[in-house]
Amino acid sequence: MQQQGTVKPLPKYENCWLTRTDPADVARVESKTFICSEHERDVVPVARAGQKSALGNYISPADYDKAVIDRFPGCMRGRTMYVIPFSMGPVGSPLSKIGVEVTDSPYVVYSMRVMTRMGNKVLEALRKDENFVRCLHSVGRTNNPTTGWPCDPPRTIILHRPVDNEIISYGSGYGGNSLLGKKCFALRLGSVLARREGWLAEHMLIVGITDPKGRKRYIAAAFPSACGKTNLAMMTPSLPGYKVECVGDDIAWMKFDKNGVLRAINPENGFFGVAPGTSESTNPIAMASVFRNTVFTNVAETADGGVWWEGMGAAPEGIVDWKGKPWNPATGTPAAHPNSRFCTPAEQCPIIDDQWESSEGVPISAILFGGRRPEGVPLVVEARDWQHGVFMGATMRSEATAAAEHAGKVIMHDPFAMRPFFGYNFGEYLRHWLSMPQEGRNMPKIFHVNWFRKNEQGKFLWPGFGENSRVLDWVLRRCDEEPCHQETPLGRVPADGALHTDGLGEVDVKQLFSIPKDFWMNEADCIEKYFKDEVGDDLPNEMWDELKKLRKNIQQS
Ligand code: GTP
Ligand code: SPV
Ligand code: MN
Repeated sequence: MQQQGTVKPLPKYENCWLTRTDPADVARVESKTFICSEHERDVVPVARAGQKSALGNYISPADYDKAVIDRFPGCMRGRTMYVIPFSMGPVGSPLSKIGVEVTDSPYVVYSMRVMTRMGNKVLEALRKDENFVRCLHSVGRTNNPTTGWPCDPPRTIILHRPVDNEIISYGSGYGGNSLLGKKCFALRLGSVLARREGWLAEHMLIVGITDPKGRKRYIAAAFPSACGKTNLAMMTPSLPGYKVECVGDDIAWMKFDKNGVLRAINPENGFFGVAPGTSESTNPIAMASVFRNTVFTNVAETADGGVWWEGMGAAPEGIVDWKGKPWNPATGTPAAHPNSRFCTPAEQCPIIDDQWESSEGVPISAILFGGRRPEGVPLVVEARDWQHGVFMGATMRSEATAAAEHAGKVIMHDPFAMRPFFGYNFGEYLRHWLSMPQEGRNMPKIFHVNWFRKNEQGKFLWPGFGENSRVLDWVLRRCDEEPCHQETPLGRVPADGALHTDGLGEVDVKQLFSIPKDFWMNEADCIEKYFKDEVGDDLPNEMWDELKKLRKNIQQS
């Protein structure tokens, strides 16, 4: 890769490398990501007439075949083709699944080596069980392969065919488009397998929290891309006596065991984390993880062979930006791409949980949903019951981020943080979630959190990061059924004084928890429109019931 100009060494660190992608290949491309099935409705909910649902992108079998034939013949010519047997989840765990990816990108091979378990052990497991997901990837054939980053952005396409356990990706080398074990397998195909087999494949971090009494619980949390999963998964708690340990930062596969306990594994083996915003003050654990055996993609380079990104601290002189040009801060353009990433082995994380490779998975006590909501949405709200929690997940919204191609800071619906990752009809997905409570099962409590509320001056009301431990403390006390809550139209929030705020400094707790009536009347209208326009007849009635309750509660408040 070094000879081909794909990576260059970063001599400041141990075995670290820098990659600069083609500037047209820096993020997931949701508009070119498709799921193939016989019927469109298998994939996309029925939308209001004349409306295209944003929940799932359908491609017909004929168009799928044509897309492949149009792109693949000869597309790898002159390059080395690699075959990667990999396991999502610890090799041999009953919750794990195997895939084989064929690719012409050594960057993908290396990244898959970090992000998955790969190699001979997996081949051996494959001999025992021939089931595997077929993954085909090519960076594509361009007329102008002059950079070290071949790709074919105009013809990029990412295809999934669940009935054949097949993923075919062409034209992009960027992580989520090319490391096919991650979003394509562990979430899109994973969600289909999960429904079929009665488990959950979710865009969630998994974290272990030990409280001051020494009791350890695990929490899973779904936040959309670039909304704080890695940070929460590696949090340094500010509350004394708490300890946080990391199981996973992006994806959870969860299944109820025979004792009715929801068990989660992290199907990944590494972190493909957002670089900008990572610093000694925000995420010291990530900082302690990433400066060995790491490939950095699209970060800026310092004169002494190190890396830099926005939010890391003061910028040293002589920075080269992510496009390889000397950086002039006066121009206002960022030195690192906002979606620049580190790819680091999970075992290097100093707080990796001792159960992170457990084959039965860790027991989940609570599930959090959350997003970037600058207005109106309280710091934390507990769902009244499972069905209400499913409604919270279904109605999640968040500001768009740089993780995909969306421009600007529009507030988008992103149910369960899964909008870009559903492998089947979202209405069916909701039914699957609603079917989880069963005789003998211990249902985790569900919460909605929002670290991103702003004041009139546009400043965050909540300090976030390690201070989020104060919210986790309340969540765990609620899991113990401590009566530290009060009812609101949205659900339960901390009773006055119940959220530990000592030592927090100036924080306007009242504003953080305020529930503006006008805002929520409008929110209910937006939810109704979204349900009608984008889910239509596929929406389970339970969701309409919850919306009615929300409306009534707000009106009466
Ligand atoms: P993906 O890898 O894309 O799925 O993202 P992620 O959900 O893991 O997000 P990550 O933790 O990498 O955070 C993304 C950005 O949000 C970074 O710039 C963080 O610094 C910022 N961020 C994370 N947690 C907080 C928080 O509690 N408060 C604030 N203000 N920003 C946060
Ligand atoms: C995300 O976008 O949610 C990511 C990064 O975790 S990627 O693997 O590129 O999808
Ligand atoms: Mn993610």
